[in-house]
Amino acid sequence: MFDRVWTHANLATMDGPAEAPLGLVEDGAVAAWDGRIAWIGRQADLPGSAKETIDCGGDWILPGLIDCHTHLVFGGDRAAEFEQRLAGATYEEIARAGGGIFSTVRATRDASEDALFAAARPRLQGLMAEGVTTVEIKSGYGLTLDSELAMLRVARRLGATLPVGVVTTLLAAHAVPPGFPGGADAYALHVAEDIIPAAAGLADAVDAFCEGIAFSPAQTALVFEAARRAGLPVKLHADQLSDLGGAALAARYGALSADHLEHASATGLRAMSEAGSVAVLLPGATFVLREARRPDVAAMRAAGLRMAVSTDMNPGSSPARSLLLMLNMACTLFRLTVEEALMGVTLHAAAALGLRDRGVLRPGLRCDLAVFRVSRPAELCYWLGGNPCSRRIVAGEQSSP
Ligand code: DI6
Ligand code: FE
Repeated sequence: MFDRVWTHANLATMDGPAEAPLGLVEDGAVAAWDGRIAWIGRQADLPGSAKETIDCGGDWILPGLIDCHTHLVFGGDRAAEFEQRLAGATYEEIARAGGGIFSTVRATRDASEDALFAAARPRLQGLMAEGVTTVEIKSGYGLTLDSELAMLRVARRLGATLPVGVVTTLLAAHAVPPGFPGGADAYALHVAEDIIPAAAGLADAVDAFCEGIAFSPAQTALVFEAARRAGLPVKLHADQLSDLGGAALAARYGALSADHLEHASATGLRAMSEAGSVAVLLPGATFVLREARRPDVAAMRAAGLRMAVSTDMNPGSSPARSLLLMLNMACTLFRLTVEEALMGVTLHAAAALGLRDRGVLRPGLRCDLAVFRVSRPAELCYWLGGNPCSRRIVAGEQSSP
């Protein structure tokens, strides 16, 4: 006896062998009991009965999609900077002139937690409508102890009030607050000694921006040491605009992931693979910043590195509100295969968050499903725009965003 069973579906379990990793099952069914997948396979083999049966009418079922890198809690927007960039200013010039991340920091500090929540909610609901069932949300636009904690509380509240899994990441080391006494060194120390210990109950991981306009590898290492003391795993915005050795640094700390990686060296990528870190690819940022340099996907494949794909949803470098669009851009811009792109928003995205209970359709795991009215999985990568998601299921419960 199951709680619920979804029938007349085709399945992409993401649990296949290396030569057919999507694990396709035609004429399949999925059964849930107590929030978990209780059975999965060909419908003809379905055992037992269910309290409720949902006929999927030939739709495709995938693991609920996972957006593993977002900054979707923030105040204001940066549409005016978008216009400045169209007129010729670069992202780094705007940042150095006190705009960029800092303009969002001002707007975020000025907003109440209720206002941040109200602004973030529809952004998250847009992702959910596309079949996203788990999302990571970073802080990083407060840059003071109180405002970083406020951002994390808003992220947690989104997860508590909407049917979606939320994983929070402390990104207090996102930028050096203007006028901070002692500059980047002193602020990195403040993050390490004060903010990380205070955030330990609100954050699931710690991230940093290792870049010329942000933190050096040594300052990043200080932050990572503090994360280790607090028992929190780390992630890194690495080698996005230049190669500071961020990939190798992340590997040295056993990071869950290193993200962006446009300028990462093959050596750094191999170190990540050996450490079991996931490479998170963010084509929205490459596209919006018109970065000529692409992540070295060939070197990632050669190193056996797992690749995830995410929106990086943020008000500056990647105002991307669609994970499905990122699937297309990962294929079109970075030349990922359809299989790689789809694994990148399911099982490898789960790995980038350290989550072992989702990302794959397998008995015993959380019953998070995304159901799509498509003829084949490649259609999910093929369209730019449109939303074929017909149902989403979170921990065995049907849910609308
Ligand atoms: N890299 C990014 O792409 C975002 N943060 C980061 O470190 C951009 C954040 C922003 O521009 O607001
Ligand atoms: Fe980011």
